[in-house]
Amino acid sequence: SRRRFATLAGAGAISAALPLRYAHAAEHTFKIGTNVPASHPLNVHLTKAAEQVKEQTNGKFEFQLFPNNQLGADSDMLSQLRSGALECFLNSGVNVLSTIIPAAAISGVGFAFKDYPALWSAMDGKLGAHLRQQITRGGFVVMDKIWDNGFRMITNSSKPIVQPEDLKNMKIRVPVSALWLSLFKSLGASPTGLNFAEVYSALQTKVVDGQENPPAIISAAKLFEVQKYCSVTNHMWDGWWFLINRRAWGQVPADIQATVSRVLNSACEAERADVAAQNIALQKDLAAAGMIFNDVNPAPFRDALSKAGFYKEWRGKFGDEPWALLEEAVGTLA
Ligand code: X2X
Repeated sequence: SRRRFATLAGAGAISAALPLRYAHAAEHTFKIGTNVPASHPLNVHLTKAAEQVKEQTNGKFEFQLFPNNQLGADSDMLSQLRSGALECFLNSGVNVLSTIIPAAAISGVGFAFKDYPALWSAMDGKLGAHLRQQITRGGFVVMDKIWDNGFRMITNSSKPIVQPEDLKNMKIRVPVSALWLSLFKSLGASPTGLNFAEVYSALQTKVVDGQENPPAIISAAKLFEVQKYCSVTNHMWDGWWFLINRRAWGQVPADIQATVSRVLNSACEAERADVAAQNIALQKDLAAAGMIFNDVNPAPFRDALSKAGFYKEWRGKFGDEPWALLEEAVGTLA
């Protein structure tokens, strides 16, 4: 605006600190909220993407990243995204997003994906397209590629989890999600739904005994300070969809939308590579920091879920067609 221009022109000290390459203020400024610390690869690659977008749009489009629940916990960020107070939020269809779009949670079914090749072919293929359709119908814009969080492992402060019986009555934190609660109830545990923002203190004050997340998060959020054991259950995979408020996105010209999408989707590929590498490499670092790791045979856990009726129940909830799409990607789940 003219007024802003006049102010800057009269304030030499301030204008000297502005990036000189962009003669004008950004026309579109989108805030991004995430729930993990700045050091996590999610935020590292979002930061790089933000720089690239600014450069490639000649300063017209700017992202401002707010990591680590700075804007509020997941539930708050989801409300802000819906109202438009927040333009972008990273969340999976299995996490708080599932509280308003239950059908988007199907990728979180226990012990569905056996490895990364199976996972990416599904999430970049038909299953992912189905999930994005659910999210779009729920009123959001969603980028094509889902950012990797990882295969999840159970940590706790009292003992290694080797078989399902070890989870009996264990107070364990899970994200705020019906599917997640059901998974751990079916395994005999006593789960509580909490936003990630509350996890460290809930573990520290022993409101819960355990939680489940991949090594990149256990490390970035320093959960190893308040957890002793890490059991490599790989009981489910999770990632983050890049969600955008529909009205805000609609105000961005098509050519800029195309640049933003292209940059984000390629940054996401780089993030996936980093996360997968960290989730292996960090196990050694976490062990050096005092965590005790144990391998887990998933078969008895899957049997326990079957016996508890978990697969039958969720097949009924999601419906035969989406379930068939999941089974097409991962094999029979019963
Ligand atoms: O809340 C969690 O545990 C986290 C950070 O892994 C997710 O966003 C699912």
